[in-house]
Amino acid sequence: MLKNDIFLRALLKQPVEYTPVWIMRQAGRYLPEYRAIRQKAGSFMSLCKNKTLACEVALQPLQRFNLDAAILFSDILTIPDAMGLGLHFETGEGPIFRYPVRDIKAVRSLEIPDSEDALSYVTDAVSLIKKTLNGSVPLIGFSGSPWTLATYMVEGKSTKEFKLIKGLMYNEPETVHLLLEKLAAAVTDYLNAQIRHGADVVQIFDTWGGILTPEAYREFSLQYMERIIKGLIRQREGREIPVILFTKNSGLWLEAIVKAGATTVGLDWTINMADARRRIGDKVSLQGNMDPCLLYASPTRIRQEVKKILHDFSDGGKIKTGHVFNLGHGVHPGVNPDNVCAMVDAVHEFSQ
Ligand code: 1CP
Repeated sequence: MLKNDIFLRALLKQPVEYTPVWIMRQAGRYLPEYRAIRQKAGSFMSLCKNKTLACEVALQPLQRFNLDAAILFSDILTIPDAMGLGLHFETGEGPIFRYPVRDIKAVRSLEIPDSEDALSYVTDAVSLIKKTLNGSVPLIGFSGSPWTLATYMVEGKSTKEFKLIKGLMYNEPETVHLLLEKLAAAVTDYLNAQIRHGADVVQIFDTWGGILTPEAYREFSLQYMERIIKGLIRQREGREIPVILFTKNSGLWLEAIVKAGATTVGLDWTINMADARRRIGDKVSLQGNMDPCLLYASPTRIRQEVKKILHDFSDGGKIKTGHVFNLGHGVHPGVNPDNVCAMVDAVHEFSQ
């Protein structure tokens, strides 16, 4: 039994006493206690692969803030790593793949990993976090979208231009489709394994779907997320497993996104919450969407913005279910944790 299931109720549009809140990237570099464990682990991947440390880090933000959900501590790039691309993280540079995938031959030779085997360090972390939470709040499992994973696998690292992946998409769409098909199968298996091991909700991070044209977004990103959602376990022990779909920069395409079948649509800060609610709020619940840079402002300014977003989702000031408060993207490493605390407390205070 969950002691606090308000997050699940809001996702499912059941009655709530207040608006629940969690934060994308809530465990991470902005927390000094995270940086200490990260240093102890040596590298980011050894932290992810050590279930005791991964569990400790996942619980850190819950010890500091009054959050309504925990998220698995891992990364979206675990799947390409399990496919043999040789992932490592250079300090201050982000992810690097030793063996990027850039032609049909490389794509054909990729094997879909068995999550219970090659990714058992992730499912072990899920089990341990779930057990340690002891029913206090729900646990979110997650994966990257096939398109977002493909951008890293083809580019071999983070990019601002997307030169290689977009070049390949326009020149050899069949190569990219084969890659996306394999990734969709891998992600479905991976999320189902997380659900079997205790994840109460899953979120698909489509961080880079919003760099596509509207047509390419449907063909190369949304279509595969829809396929994944159809293949997910949606019930466990008599409880529904909600699915959150977050595409950054997708405000123009909300009506199309709804058709993928997710329970909840995650919004970034480039769309107004009242507009989003009016457009799709009768079909799905919404998550978001404070600009992460507001956490660089004062607690007074942060409280003002929280109030505005809550008001935008409400019925003329009366709080409604169907909204989970979050940032519009992950919390930045340079943010002061006290400001995060001000945001979380303001959400609870203003939505009672
Ligand atoms: O050195 C370090 O400590 C590494 C920093 C770090 C952390 C804390 C990375 C490297 N990943 C993570 C954890 C992580 N990543 C989580 C769990 C933590 C939590 O949410 O509490 C999650 C959900 C992710 C998801 C993730 N990783 C995304 C999708 C969400 C998003 O922010 O857009 C993406 C794109 C990644 C790739 C990645 N991993 C790490 C970095 C620095 C990056 C981004 C690189 C880039 O900007 O292209």
